[in-house]
Amino acid sequence: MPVQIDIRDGVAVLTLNRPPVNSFDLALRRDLRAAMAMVMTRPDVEAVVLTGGTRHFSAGADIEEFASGTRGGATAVPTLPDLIIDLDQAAKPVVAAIAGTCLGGGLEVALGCHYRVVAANASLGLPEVKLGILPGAGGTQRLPRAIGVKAALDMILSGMPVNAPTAARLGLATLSEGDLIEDAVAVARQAARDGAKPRLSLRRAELPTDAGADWFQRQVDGLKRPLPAPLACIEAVRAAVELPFNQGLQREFALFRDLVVTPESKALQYAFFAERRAARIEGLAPDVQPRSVQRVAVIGAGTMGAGIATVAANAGLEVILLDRDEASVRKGLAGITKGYDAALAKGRLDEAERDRRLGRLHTATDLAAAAAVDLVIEAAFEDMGVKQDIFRTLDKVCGPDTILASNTSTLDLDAIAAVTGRPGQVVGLHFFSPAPVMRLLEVVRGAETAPEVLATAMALARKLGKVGVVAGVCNGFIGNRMVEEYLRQAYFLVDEGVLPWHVDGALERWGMAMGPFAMMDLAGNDIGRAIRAGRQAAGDDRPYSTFPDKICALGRYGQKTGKGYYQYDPATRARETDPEIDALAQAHAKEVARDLGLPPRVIGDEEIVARCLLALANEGAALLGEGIAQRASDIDVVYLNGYGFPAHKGGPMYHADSLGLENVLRLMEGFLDGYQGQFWRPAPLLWEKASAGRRLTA
Ligand code: TC6
Repeated sequence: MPVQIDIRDGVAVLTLNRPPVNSFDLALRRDLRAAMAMVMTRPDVEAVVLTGGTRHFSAGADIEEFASGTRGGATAVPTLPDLIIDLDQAAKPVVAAIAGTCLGGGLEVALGCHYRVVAANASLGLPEVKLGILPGAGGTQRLPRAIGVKAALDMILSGMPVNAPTAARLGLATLSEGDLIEDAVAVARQAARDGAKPRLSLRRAELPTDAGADWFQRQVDGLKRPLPAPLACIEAVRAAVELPFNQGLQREFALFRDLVVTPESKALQYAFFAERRAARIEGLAPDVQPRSVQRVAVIGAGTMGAGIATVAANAGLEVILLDRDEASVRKGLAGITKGYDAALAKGRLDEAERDRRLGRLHTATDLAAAAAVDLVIEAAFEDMGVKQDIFRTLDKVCGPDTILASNTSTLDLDAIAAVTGRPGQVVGLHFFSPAPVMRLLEVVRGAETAPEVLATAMALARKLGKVGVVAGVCNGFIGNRMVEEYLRQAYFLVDEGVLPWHVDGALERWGMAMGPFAMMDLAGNDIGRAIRAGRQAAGDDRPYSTFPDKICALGRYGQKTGKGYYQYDPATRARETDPEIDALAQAHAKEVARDLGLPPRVIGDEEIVARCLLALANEGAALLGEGIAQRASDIDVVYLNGYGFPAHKGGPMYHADSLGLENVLRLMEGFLDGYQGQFWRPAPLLWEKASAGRRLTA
């Protein structure tokens, strides 16, 4: 049964039971309504406790159901708002006993109850804005009444959950000191004795008098991006202050219904499920189980190695950080300690936790120290010879079950695996920099990687708090192989006379977190040059602009040298355009025009965006056709989590689908006759899907 009923001495304990996360679909809504009606009429029940077990009170409305509109979507009766009104109006006191996640509609249900008691592991939030919608089941009306308008809007606009102590401090719930259900039953009994049923719907939502008449307008002005969902969230909370409760509810639900169908919301809902789909490994037999990973060794104590070691220690793993000499490992460890101390100073970590994490970190200078670990992550210099030497040694010193992983970003994993006697135990773990911050982890499946090893690597990604995406072996895997084509177009645009800051500006206005030139300044222009040199050495002789090499020749490697395509304030790292770069770009474009006889032409934002983004989608379709990516949505997950692609646009493949593949082909055909047009031949899969009237992400 979706709702279990247990009567305990006058108190009915209703337990939501819809695995895995108690999301509210129509069946659960109906069942809870029926259960409530039943316990309200039973004379032996004086109060109700509503709970969801130990891990998930509820993850909210069933996203699949309301996104697809199946079974009437969010409007099928009883709607979630109807159900919550039942709770609010119940004749007997209702207490929410909350353990684990209590999100979205789950928190709205809890807000409809008369009391909320939380376990220490509770996490309460309204993340709807991240799905491009608003809390449409009373959340924007009840939360401001529960914790104040400012704190409520903060939670609603950030979508970030609060933990149990914070919920208690905000006045959202009472913290359970012992057994959650026993505590909630005690609160319910007391409320029944007192005849108390405090209803948030009867409270007023008021702004503090010092907020100022234009407070809501200032919230609108302060938005990073005026997307429909945050704008509607502000409007709904304003309704909570300005309208009677029932009218506010109606306004909120009307806004919710408008938002659910916006392109932004569709893209965000797609991204939510894309991320979960990425965790599934195609063709894996159901009986393949990941191995347990408790101890890891990280080879290389540079920025990347130290970052990976931090991530592993944060996740509770025992870590051995290895490098060739004492000075290197000491430097690596000092960097990690400094990072923890900074987190401590910002209040993100307490001293005990910092010490626990540091206690998990050990150092060594001999690879033999990795003998007994479950998994080794090699993050040494990006050179085939160096990596092969390390893998040869690891193969000798490590136990037969140790998994050997490489963090290579471009090298052939199969050639690394081939020097070992255990190619089945070799896998790629491509972290993105800075490793503790970036969510993406490309899990590279070599030709021989055993299914169990791949499953272990994906499980490890989850344990490390990363989004793992399976990729096949090729130069650059998914993300960097595609970004090469994106950058190629960005540089070609400079060849044609567009200034770097204009290219960046066009893409940033469109929604990218950072334009390609700013991105390369962050990654290091010398790194880009080394990657290009590596490709050329491997026989890639396709045309490339000479502009980035000219910039490198000036030692302008980017942020780390204070100058690249921009100049950077040494204190704040704020970027500024640099007249020297404009002059260099103009001179470069003149040279290209003269050498190739290019006619002058003006290139606007629309063409900049189309060329850069379609280059991504076309290369994405190529590697999908080659089987490097498992599915188009995995490619989108890579771009959303590793390259600053705006989530409300869904990712490069979803974006191409949104344009319509026929339109994409038409645009590409237009570019075929232009400068370096040979790059606009559509990938076979793109052609196939467009011709069949299908989508890449279907
Ligand atoms: C809302 O409430 C609006 C209300 C207004 C109405 C008028 N629906 O993430 P996991 C699935 S909007 C449907 O791997 P975790 C998920 O797809 C909602 N399905 O687990 C996956 O399925 P799979 C506001 C859902 O432990 C499985 O559950 N709420 C939902 O790492 C396990 O998920 C949110 O935005 C759902 N609501 O994390 C919360 N939630 O196994 C969204 C999950 O077939 N959910 N599934 O792939 C989350 O943030 C996380 O899932 C979690 C659990 C923290 C609850």
